[in-house]
Amino acid sequence: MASPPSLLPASEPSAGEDEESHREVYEQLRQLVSTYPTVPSGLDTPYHRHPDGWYTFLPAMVSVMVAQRHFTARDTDIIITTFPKCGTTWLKALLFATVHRDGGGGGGVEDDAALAQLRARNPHELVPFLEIQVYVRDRVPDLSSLPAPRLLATHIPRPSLPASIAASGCKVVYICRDPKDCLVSLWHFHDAQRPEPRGDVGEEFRLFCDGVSPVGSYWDHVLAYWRWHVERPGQVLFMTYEELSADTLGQLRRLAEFVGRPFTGEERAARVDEAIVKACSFESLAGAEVNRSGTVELMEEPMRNAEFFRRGVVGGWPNYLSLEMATRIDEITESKFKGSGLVLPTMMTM
Ligand code: PAP
Repeated sequence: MASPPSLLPASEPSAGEDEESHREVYEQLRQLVSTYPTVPSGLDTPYHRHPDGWYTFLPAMVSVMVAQRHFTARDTDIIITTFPKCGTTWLKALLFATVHRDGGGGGGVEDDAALAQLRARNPHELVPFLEIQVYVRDRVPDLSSLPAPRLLATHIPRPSLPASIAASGCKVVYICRDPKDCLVSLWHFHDAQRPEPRGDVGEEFRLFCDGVSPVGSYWDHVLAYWRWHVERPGQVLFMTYEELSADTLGQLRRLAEFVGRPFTGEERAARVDEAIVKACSFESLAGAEVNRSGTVELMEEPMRNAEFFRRGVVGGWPNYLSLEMATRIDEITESKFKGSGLVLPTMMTM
């Protein structure tokens, strides 16, 4: 199988692209966003508040707005949507391997071309984020000629998602995670980017509980996608990191069915699905040379691939959060999710 075409914009604009007008699109939005109210983020730069009610850093917010205006979804697209640190990297790997699998031709599953790609490239390169990798560098890339299915990802909250995604009827896969583990993961991720780690989770905890985190409130993010899933189950698949950990093979098969690429009896007999689970496991991905020493460009900055692989376990939060903190998070979760039908598998109080 040939390598799937890259959805990332080339570093130089291709002929015919209107470089000047693209820069203008970004410049106007930068000016607009600079008028939005800000709140401290706990990092070097503050968050800006989007009119739809969520927060993020200025360059990313501009990119979200460019995506809103310029991304045209197709019914064959598959879009992963997540709140950060809920299992994005893992789901990207599983989805990429599922959609692009070729079973290794005559050579057996070990020769599968998609699995070879996963050994050589970080999942974020294979399934890029709209607002962090595609609509960046003052570019409005033309994605129209890319063959189906285009695999993309985003952290954009549901109210600000480019309208064409819902309208196209394309498949959307959402993954969420126990907010306590999500918070701990986010805190480590942010600390890794600071010259001096904070060493204490207190500030991140307070911001998280106030709904001030990279794309706003965890609870609003999850609920909005949950409600969309309830309304349109054929379009929006809702998964949890905990279910994926408990039964990765079962969840992978569910994912494959949902995106219209179910594993055939022959493939199951050849253990193609099991090979994907193994290749996408924390150990396999974290151990790959590209993820140990490589980088991926996010928001125009190189980020070490290793930052996306910390522990990869369910329920690691008691090592970092006090019982009071955990109780507070569970109380918020309970009150926010009440009546929605959504119950996360690891809540202490429900
Ligand atoms: P992102 O939203 O910034 O892309 P995301 O991939 O959602 O990040 O979150 C990273 C978390 O997923 C890390 O969790 P931890 O901090 O609690 O350890 C990371 O270890 C975990 N992770 C990454 N890949 C895998 C995997 N293959 N299996 C299980 N967990 C994984």
